[in-house]
Amino acid sequence: MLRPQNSPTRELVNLDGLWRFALDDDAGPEPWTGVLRTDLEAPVPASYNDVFADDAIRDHVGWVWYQRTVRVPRGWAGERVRVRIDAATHEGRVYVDGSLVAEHVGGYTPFEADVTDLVEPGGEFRLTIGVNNELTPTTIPPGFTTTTDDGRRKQLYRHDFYNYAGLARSVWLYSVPAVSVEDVTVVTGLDGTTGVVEYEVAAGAAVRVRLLDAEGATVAEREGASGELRVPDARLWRPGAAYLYELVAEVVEDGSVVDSYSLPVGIRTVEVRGTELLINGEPFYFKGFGKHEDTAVRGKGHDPAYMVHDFRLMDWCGANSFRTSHYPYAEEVLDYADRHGIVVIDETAAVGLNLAIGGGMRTGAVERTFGEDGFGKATREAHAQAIRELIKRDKNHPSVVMWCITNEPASFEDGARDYFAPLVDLTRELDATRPVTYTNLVFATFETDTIADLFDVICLNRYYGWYNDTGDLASAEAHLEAELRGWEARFGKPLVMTEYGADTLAGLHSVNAQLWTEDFQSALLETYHRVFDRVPAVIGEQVWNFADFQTMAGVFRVDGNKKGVFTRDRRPKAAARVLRKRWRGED
Ligand code: BDP
Repeated sequence: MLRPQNSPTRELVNLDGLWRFALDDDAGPEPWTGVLRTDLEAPVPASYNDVFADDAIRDHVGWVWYQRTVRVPRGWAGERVRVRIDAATHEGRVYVDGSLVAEHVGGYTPFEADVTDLVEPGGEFRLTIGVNNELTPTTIPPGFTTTTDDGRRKQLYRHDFYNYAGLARSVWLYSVPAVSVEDVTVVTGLDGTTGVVEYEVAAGAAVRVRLLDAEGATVAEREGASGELRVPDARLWRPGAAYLYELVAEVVEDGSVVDSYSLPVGIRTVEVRGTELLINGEPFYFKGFGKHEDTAVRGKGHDPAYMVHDFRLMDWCGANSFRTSHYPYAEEVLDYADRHGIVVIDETAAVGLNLAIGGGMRTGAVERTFGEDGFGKATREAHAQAIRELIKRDKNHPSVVMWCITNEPASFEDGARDYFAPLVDLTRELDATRPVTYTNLVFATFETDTIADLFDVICLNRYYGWYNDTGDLASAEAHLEAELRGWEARFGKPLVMTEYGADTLAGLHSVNAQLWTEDFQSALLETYHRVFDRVPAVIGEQVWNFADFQTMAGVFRVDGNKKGVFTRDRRPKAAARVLRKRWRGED
């Protein structure tokens, strides 16, 4: 799905700012039919939960309403007009004046509506967006709702991050010509030193494409909706040294260009061979973090200042990669990664498909996760849709080197293989060029896991020294090594440690590395690093987590998860310097 953009034939209006806002109960029936009567104004983009200092809003379950007035630029006569919502978490309904124009389920991927017939160039319309935060057994991520004795509805879920909701990313109004570029797909390859860009453009008329280098010089061009562009002596997109070409796709009618769309293109290859992952034929070692979109007040609201700061802090540590745990991130984040050569493991929001885990706490209880009593066909269809939408949105990003289709499912249980095999097939059908992975939870060992062989790379989340062998790093070291060697021997596939870490209270120290101290977090990371360096199949380490983040309330969480190497306001704990030393060789 193409991101809206300004181009010689397209215009884009950003609709961010303060919108009228009300909870469903306060909004009156059919709130889209008139002006929303409310004193509340909600910032967009931002999750609404922490903005208002009101428990009724923070803990609300169900619909909320956002509304604003929008003016259509008067020069848009004859153009198609679309509204695009970058994310409505988890379900969105969009109304233009009294008419429903779009509905979408899935909180972290965009959707849009063509509103041409309902609006007038130069005129105004009322844009109302309903957003529902409810998670059910058939949403991705799943969750469920209970009712308290006094009649309040409560949201429960098995993932360890707060269920922030609302319009956390931008909303846009944009114009496209009547005949336009509807989609572009590029796949890049290498033939010796020649870069090969296979492209496919979906458009209603004749297409021509040009590939420009970073200076704007045309290096290849061609006519036709699909084909191959060849770039002799291509400059490659490399981790840490991004180079981007620009593909300009033009739709031509009666000899004139009626639409033009540009896409950054990084020429690079990704391939798994034996226990290695190769980028441009060279083994790549992941150094970085599992992250969250999470900051104070904004919740999951996209914020360019935090985004740039986070990237700079990752760079300060020497990180070359991160995982979009546990959902697709704002597209601005991937664009930045494309421009700066940061490698991304791109994950769906399929987290919590595991009835043996309570939020933030391991119960280990064996329940039946998959099948009609747990997560069955309907969940799998929602999961398939989440994969389709992720790939549709992110397929052209050179930074994305791997799809992660789920986090910590109950892959040791009966039913897991039947559930996942079709989803792995679907992912490969949609994109034959990128490896597919999942992150494995410790309950599914190399002996009991039933799905690892379906994937190209095995990602492991491990908490030896924390949840297991608590505080005992000598045992943790031995158990971790034995386990990694077991995975290596049984599967012979690359292993990435996508989570390892310890909850750490910034400022707490002790000479003997007690739990929760900065000293313990540093010692735990160093323990893991020694092991990684001894096991050849390990091709990466991503610490859990980049920064402290908010979770649902629980006895295992003190104002959220404290496994950050940085605090929630991005101050380094001692472990940040351990990483900087290891990854950058600098103090
Ligand atoms: C893993 C989850 C992650 C949690 C982490 C933890 O993938 O979301 O935050 O454990 O417990 O199981 O800190």
